[in-house]
Amino acid sequence: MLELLNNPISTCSQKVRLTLHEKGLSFTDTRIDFRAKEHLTPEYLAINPDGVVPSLLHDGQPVLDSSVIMEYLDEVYPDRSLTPADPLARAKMRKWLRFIEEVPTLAIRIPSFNQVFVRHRKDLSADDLKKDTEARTLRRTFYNEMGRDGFSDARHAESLERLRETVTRMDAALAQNDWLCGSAPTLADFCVVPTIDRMRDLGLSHIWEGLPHFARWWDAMQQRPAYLATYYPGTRVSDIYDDLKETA
Ligand SMILES: N[C@@H](CCC(=O)N[C@@H](CS)C(=O)NCC(=O)O)C(=O)O
Repeated sequence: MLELLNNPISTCSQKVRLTLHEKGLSFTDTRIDFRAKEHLTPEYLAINPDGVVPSLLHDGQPVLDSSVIMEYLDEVYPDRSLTPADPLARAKMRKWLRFIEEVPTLAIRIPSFNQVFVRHRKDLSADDLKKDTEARTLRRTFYNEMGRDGFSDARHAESLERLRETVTRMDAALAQNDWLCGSAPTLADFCVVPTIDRMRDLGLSHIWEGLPHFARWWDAMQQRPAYLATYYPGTRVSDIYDDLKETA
């Protein structure tokens, strides 16, 4: 039995939901409420000491970290494989996965927090702000840097540059093939989707203007049943925060 502890709007959770749906796997969808800090309770930290979602429970055994979970699912359920058979192609896919984790997945957090999540810290007293930061097991430095006003303009600009670099590299790969690693979608395609969807949600789709191969890939991705199942109502920041409805 598969149970996914996740959050509707979490991009890391979306990577795993995309994989589960694309592979046609049924799972128990257990939602973790960030505002209620359910990801920081002792019970949740016993499953995932990093205090982040998603966590997969496979017959009660935790499997952690979104990209690791994606690879695990593809190994344990080899039907409808999302990993190339050839070792060299597999290495190329893993390089994409590494790049996606190290570059766009980190970069998208800066506009996400600046435009959306930092608002929940604005009215905290100095004491509560400190407590909120201290509770973030692995993220204290990140939350400290954000403070109550968000990340600096320089950090924001650098993040947008990294997102631009991502879609530019994708466009070059997609000029050669329909999908990032060849003629069929792989884990790499699904791993980057939540960043792209969040960019659009934040009003940042201008970053991929003039990239035709990327645009074709994005159109095709949005028509996949797995994409439609992953993004149910309430999964986007613009579904939740009224001031973002205009930008998305
Ligand atoms: N490397 C981890 C990162 C997970 C992660 O950062 N999750 C975010 C949501 S996308 C989270 O739980 N954040 C909670 C917080 O900031 O307190 C993974 O890919 O699973």
